[in-house]
Amino acid sequence: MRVTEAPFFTALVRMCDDARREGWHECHGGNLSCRLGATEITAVSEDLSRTGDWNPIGVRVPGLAGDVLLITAAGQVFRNTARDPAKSLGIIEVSEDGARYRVLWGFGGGGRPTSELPAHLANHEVIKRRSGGRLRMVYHAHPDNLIALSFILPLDEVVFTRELWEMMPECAMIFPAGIGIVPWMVPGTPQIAAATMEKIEEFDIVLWAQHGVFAVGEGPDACFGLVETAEKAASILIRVLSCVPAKRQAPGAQDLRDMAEVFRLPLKERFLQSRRD
Ligand code: 2HA
Ligand code: ZN
Repeated sequence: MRVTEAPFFTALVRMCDDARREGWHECHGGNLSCRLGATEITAVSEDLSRTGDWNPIGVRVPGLAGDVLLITAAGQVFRNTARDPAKSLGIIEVSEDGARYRVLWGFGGGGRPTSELPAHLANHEVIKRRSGGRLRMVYHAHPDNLIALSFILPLDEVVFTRELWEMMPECAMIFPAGIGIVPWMVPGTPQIAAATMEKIEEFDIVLWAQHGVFAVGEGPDACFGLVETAEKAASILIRVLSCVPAKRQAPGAQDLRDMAEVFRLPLKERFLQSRRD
């Protein structure tokens, strides 16, 4: 099968297109990657070339030795993904020592993987271990309202998590572990990769202050849905704060505990404590 016909590929192209329509991917902002399963790789093996040069990743990811990932290209314009998928995306293989990668397919016209490659691979290594292989997708986007909140709220995971959970019940269901926060850092560096890795041990979604979000999930639907839910909650909070200086009412800690019991959500008590209660 050709890569462009494979279901894992068309699903990712659709996600790129949906996400840029949401306004989360101005110009070439944001990037995503998916670790492929053995069956997916076999299905497209006729279309993969294993003769490319090995390049340094910038971080060491021995936990991904031999793994194959579909990933967005550096400088790719999200608007063009659906029109020119073989230029916008590529498939890479990680070397046996986990320090290098080579291109097996795509990045047409001499392109290369996203500038956030170190952050993507470092975080794939964490989620592969922490989920026993179930989590295969890493997604970085620039959603307006979450970014705006990082200028307004204190950069405190308890405050952010609680504010978003209060906005609608869906939030605690979709990110019961809460939201992690990484302070502003230079994008594309091993330092932002390392800071994010620490947070991805605990959270499925991490806010990069004044920059965007980093989310992980089983696949495109889970990752997109996670960012969509957090961003919707942030947009409601921005509307509320635009109308009144403080909320008149909101669900309390006990309301969230009651919901956690009904839906068996592993909400952490530290996110339920606040001066309001
Ligand atoms: O341009 O979003 O963080 C891609 C990015 C870098
Ligand atoms: Zn970014």
